[in-house]
Amino acid sequence: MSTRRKFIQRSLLGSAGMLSLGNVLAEGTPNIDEAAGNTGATQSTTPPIVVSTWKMGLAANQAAWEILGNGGYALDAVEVGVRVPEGDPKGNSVGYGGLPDRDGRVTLDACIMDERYNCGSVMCIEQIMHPISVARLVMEKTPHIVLVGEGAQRFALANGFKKENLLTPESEKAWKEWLKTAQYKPIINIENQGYGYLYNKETDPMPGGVDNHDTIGMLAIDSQARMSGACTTSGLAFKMQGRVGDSPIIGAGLYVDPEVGAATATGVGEEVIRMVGAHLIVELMRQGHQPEQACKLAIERLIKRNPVHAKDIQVGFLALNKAGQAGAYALQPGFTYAVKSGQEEKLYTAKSIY
Ligand code: SD4
Repeated sequence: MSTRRKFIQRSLLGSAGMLSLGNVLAEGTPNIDEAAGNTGATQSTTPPIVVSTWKMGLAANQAAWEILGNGGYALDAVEVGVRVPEGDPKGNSVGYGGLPDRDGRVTLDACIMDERYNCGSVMCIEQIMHPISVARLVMEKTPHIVLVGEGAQRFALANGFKKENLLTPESEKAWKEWLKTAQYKPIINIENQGYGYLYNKETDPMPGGVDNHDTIGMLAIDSQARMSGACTTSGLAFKMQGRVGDSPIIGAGLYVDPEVGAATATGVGEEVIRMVGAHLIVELMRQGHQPEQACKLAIERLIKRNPVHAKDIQVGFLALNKAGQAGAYALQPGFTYAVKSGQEEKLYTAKSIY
């Protein structure tokens, strides 16, 4: 694809995102401020507060707020919050309805972390609708932090979870469509060439594009100033069997440090793992950077390492410091994040490099 065509696609993508933010209100959430002008970082706010990646974060935040707004625990809030997109068959990149791997298997990654550095994670788990809840049980009931694949599923089943088919007819159709042209061998960056097959790959071709909805990362501070985070995804569409991204990796897709703040990531996980993205952002905040600036510095570091590749992928970071200020930054335009606190309920558009 020519550079010019890519540029046009990106411009279209950016403006389409702005338009849809201004015009589309999420069902059942008529008071949410999704104005196209909500760009950049939030003001300082008194906890409780919850922030989440992407527009699907609006509904997830509302579920989390049921707990936070009633004086509940941040850890409960983030678990309950991200279960909303996990259980939504319309989202094609988290939980039920997530696009499968190259073998047609929906494999899920999730992790959770509390205010005392406790954490739990499941990777490549199949047929379990709510991997975030399994991750929490790994944290609370086992001496381990990570369970993968069959072992993770066995642990889930032993703890009352049910096996369910998570491949919706729409996702299966998209996978079969992909199979027509895909070669079953690792092609470098194949994910980038057609992520979001349920959508128009001409206008929304990038991982992390505005209509791909992506991974949900959620960060929250409760009324007792306890901070927690959760991150859950079906990962990159049509990935190789067994591939795990950044989302369930503590320090890459999510990190929570009660002394400083928390961060989460979305986009091409390989890039985020390489730089241990979420932990890097927390360390940058420890050095005194505001959340948005910390996310921007991390994005700049990603570009410095691989400037050519960075132009063609999406990575977005979201951070929340312990004072309740949130900020985000992305490689490409179109990355949005949802904020809910006692003061505001908004969808913000993150600034981006390109
Ligand atoms: C991953 N970061 O598996 C996740 C998925 C994602 O855009 O956010 N895709 O790499």
